[in-house]
Amino acid sequence: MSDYPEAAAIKQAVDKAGHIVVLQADNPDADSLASALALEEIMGDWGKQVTLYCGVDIPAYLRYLPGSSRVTSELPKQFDLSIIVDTSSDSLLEQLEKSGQKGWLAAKPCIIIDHHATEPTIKFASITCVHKAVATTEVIYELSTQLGWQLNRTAAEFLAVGILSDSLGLTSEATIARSIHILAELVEKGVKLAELESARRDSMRREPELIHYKGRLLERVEFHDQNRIASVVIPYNEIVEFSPLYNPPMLVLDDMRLGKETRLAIAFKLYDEGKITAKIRANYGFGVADKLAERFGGGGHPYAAGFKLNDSRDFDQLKAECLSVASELLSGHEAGP
Ligand SMILES: [Mn+2]
Repeated sequence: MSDYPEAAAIKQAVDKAGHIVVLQADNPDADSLASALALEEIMGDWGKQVTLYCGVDIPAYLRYLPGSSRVTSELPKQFDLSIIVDTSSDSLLEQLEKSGQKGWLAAKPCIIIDHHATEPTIKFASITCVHKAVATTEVIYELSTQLGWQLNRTAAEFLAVGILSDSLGLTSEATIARSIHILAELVEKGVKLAELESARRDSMRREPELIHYKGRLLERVEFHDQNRIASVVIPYNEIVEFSPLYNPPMLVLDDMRLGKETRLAIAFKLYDEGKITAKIRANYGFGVADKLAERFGGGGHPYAAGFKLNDSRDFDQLKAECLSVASELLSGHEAGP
């Protein structure tokens, strides 16, 4: 068991606060979401008001985690304490910076709970709880144990989800013996790993015809600019046929980004009457999606953006133009967070 020197200060700050905001960075993942939801469970049990914030939408693949819909991109006007989970990097709070809300955090007590080894670049935090662990939920478990915080079954499940996800099922290099011990302790508390895995898999289930359709879409993916950009085009008849079941681009955008050199994926939808939409996703380190979308009158976030055109322009020409702007933006963008 770990003995965190800042635990007493964390207890004091949390005990004093009535309304606590738990923040995830602009690249939410299962660990950050599970950390936020676990803290909400733990502190909710004490009667605290807890608001969950994330500057970007929680990705669809994480929405099976109960409570994920409570995550909002609006920082409340009033709160007593903020807790930033799963990041110590200032650059990952770009959305707060953009909306001018980062100052609100700096003006109130702020705790960072994280497991990343890098030196924290968030300078306004009053307490830093950053320790070597496979997941942030592992750090939260240690903290809870040390401070005697009760973990209800749901909280324990969230902690297990974070550990399993960030450790790739306890196989990643960062997995330490303690991570495995903690998972065992969570199982002792009643967590059923098979149940967690089944819930995760159920969230990926689709109508059987969508599985065939996904295959057709994947076959049509084109790679451009030395595989750096992947694109796919969805014609109107497919929008009509499949949209009621699932938004076609979302079936393949994540797979399109798995190409070895691929940095950007674009899915175009061609409606009748000349309407064209594009969904853009960028891989981590190549956040140019918003800039690309802006060039065509759209917008969004660095890693997820889109645009919509209604001026009946020639699609082939638009596609060529979009790919060329994308190449240009990628070339001008140095890899980095
Ligand atoms: Mn993590």
